[in-house]
Amino acid sequence: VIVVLIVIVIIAVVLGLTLRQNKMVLFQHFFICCFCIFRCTTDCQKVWDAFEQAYVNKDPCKVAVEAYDPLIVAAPFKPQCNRMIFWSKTKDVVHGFTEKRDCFVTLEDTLLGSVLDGLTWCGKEGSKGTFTTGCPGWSKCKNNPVLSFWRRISAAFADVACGNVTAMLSGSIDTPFNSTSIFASIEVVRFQASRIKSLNVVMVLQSNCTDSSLNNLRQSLDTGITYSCKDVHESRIQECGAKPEIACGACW
Ligand code: C8R
Repeated sequence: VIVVLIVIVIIAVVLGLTLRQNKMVLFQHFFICCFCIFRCTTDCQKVWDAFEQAYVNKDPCKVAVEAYDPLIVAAPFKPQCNRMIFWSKTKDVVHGFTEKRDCFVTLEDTLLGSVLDGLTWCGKEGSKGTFTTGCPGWSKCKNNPVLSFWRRISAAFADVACGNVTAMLSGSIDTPFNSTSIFASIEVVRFQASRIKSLNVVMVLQSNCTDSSLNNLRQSLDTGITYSCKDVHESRIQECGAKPEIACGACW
């Protein structure tokens, strides 16, 4: 029994060290596999190469938003009119709902968003590697590979928004429409009246459609896009998530 235990411990240690060394390779394989499963027709290696060139061999505090331009070309976003939902500080509520009902599409339901949601990555000057630990935190620098990625793909997602667009905002924070958020500073400013009919705000967590920050949202909108805001109680969102017989348009 002791010998078997020792062998198991040795195997575990060796395996652990190998996995650690190969973490970057695993990251690449995970990424490529996810892409292939998500969309069989995508040339996954091409997408990976476009992704990697954004941050590999670079100072992880000097990755510009534009570094991901080739990635957007390699994996472009498709417009999904009347179904696109944006959010700010309400990620869990939005996804709690979209996981249950097929009414709306978030950025995390797209190819790039789904594969990279929740992950951290960076490169290093003088290295060909992708690192998943030791990457700079957001407080250290703004031009880091992860934040630049979200900023770039949020812009690309907003660029293709069309029809009636929904945004879920939080009424429980001081400024539901915060000018420093990605939603305010990157997405809303790209909404074009030629493509978008209306922006319908769904205010959750607390009623707050009367908050003054929403005046800034109305003012930021391209002329021609109509605006509406509805305070929606969490119980209604849960009810709608649980009852497929309620039509998407009747949820709120
Ligand atoms: N969007 C932005 N950031 C996203 C994201 C996403 O879809 N998905 C993740 N995981 N993140 P916030 P915000 C990460 O402050 O700034 C799009 C990023 O690390 O609550 O207004 C989406 O389309 C990012 O820094 O909201 C949505 O409409 C934080 O979460 C807005 O932008 C941002 O979370 C949300 O961005």
